[in-house]
Amino acid sequence: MLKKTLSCFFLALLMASFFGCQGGDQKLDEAKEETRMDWWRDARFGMFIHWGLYAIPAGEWKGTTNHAEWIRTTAEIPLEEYDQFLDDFNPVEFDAEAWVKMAKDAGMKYITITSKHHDGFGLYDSKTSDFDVMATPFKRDILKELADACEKAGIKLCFYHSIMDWHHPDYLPRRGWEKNRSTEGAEFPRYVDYMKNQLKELLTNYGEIGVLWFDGEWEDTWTHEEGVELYDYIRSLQPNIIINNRVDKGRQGMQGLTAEGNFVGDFGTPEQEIPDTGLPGIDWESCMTMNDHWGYNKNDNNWKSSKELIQNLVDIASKGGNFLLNIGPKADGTFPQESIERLAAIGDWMNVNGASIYETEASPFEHLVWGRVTQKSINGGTRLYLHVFDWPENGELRLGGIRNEAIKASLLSAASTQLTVRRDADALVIELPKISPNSIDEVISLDIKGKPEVVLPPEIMADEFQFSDQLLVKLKAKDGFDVRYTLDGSEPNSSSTLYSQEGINITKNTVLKAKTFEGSNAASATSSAEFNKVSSQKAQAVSNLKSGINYAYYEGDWDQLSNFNPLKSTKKGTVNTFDYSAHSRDEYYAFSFEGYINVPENGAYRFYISSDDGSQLFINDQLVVDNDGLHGMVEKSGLVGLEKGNHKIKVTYLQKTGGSGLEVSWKGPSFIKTQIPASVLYHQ
Ligand code: H79
Repeated sequence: MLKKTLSCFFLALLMASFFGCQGGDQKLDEAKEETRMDWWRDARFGMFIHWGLYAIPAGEWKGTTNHAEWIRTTAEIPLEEYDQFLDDFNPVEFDAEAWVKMAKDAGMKYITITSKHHDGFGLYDSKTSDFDVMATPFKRDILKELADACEKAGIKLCFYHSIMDWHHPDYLPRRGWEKNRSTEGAEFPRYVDYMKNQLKELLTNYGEIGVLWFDGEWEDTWTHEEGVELYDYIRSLQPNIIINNRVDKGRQGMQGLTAEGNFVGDFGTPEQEIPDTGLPGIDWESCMTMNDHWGYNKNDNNWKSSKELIQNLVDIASKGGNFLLNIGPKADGTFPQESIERLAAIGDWMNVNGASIYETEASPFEHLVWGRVTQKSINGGTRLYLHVFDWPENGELRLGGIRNEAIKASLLSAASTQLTVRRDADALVIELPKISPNSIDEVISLDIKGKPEVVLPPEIMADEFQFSDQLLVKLKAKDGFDVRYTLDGSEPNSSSTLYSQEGINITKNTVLKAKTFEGSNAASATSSAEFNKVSSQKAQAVSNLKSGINYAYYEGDWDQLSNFNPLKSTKKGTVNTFDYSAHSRDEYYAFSFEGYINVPENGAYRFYISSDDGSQLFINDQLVVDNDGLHGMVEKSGLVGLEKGNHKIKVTYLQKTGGSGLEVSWKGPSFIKTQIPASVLYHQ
């Protein structure tokens, strides 16, 4: 991550000057680093392409339809059977120039295509492998054709290359279900050499590559040291290339950002999600599908609307990130019609509004109710792009908490129409046409003098938004300003209650509104939050409880606990806490824990389960935490009001394949989050 590289650089510089060695060279490198990222930061929008042999089954296998690029593993297809797709891969409709044109017309500046996905199949002519496009009837180097088309169109070509490889004999580990693929003689270092040779081909024969986008780095065979070495190796072949954080081991789950520590990688990779706020000083790119699969799935009709996709792009740009939007081409070489239509709609919007996306920076505002903001420096000031998702009914757009003087405002779609801007207390108010010219996102271009000076609304700090007896809420505003608030939903004014450091005690359903003041003048927009009182469940009248909880252990193959209906448990017993070590095999099993939890006082309790794979938690037979499904270690939580005394608790947990884990925690009115201790767990 850039921030870390920078601090490492300062440390290196410090040490270099201390020891009298070449700090100057270091500095030169760092200056290069800044320019290396420039095109990518300016671009904001790229196309992801997931294409390979998996396009042939198109997500369907023996009656199951929820597969895509993972099909070899999710449908457990033996290697020899999967290899037969080679004979059927003949995308005669493939037209590299047509693909590149669709990306360019949509306003995308780069294309990131799977040179190799987890299945190990190469979309290009690899001398190091027989499992590539040259082994198919098509026999055309798809990446070469794309490289030429991209070069002509001025689009940057980038490669997605999987570290995990389910095909290469030296890659380890094997999938848990692969009973007939021996690991005898397999040597992981030889696989790493193979992958490096492939990458050398990709970085030698296809011109200048924009980004190398690694994935499949999470298995234990891939190490931090190998990640660092690979990063350096790639940069030695193309010094200006940009490399994502999945080359190393620092990625934090699907949220994709790099953990604290000395990890390499130039940008974070949130997958199918957008961070809540911008991340100052950190480069990131959210990748997302248009429906629910990356590779082509002919049965998946869950398409996001063009509106949602455009607003995602804007949301991401307003937080300083890039958007990598996926296409899963069909086996004949064409894009799905639904994708073509959405690209065209995005292109129509970008044609008019592209200036509000490219070369912009993150918003100086947070959480605006009507939309998003991006910004750009102009001569003598700043151009703010106000992206209006929800057009104000009274025709007035209020930009709260801004201290700068306005120069002028207009619709980006009609630069000649000047809009009236006036100051109203903390806000600049822009008079808009009665009806929005564009219901997806009409952009207002507002020029202001100087750099934006924004007083953010007070931050509302509460442990929870639901409570059972009472809740302490604190407010935080810019130093030197007052905060005034109301508890009845009305707009705070200069005579509203002045906030004091002790906080606000909330005892009933409340809408809290808070605003920053400078003397009697409003200085920020208003923040608001709703707090709800939850009723508490009565304790259960049970006696003769004994320490520990009961468990039942099951064996079988489930994807979901919600439809988990095991025939019989293979083992039963009592354990102190949610301890699942009694499993007799490492995969394909489930647990159910049942007992009572002793709650120390009346109040709202939050329960958390972190598990790999799925889990659910029930209190008094009511589902409180739903962490169901197949996934890596993921935490979910839920809140419930409980009276002092004993309550029924049940936790179910399922492990299909790969890693496992289960942790159950809680947080109460007078204690912080902790793992549920054995001292409060009982059974009858
Ligand atoms: O190429 C597409 C998918 O095939 C691929 N990434 C996108 C861009 C993908 N691979 N795996 N997954 C998606 C889901 C895998 C999730 C997990 Fe993990 C891997 C769960 C546990 C290991 C990531 C790392 C989340 C937690 C740790």
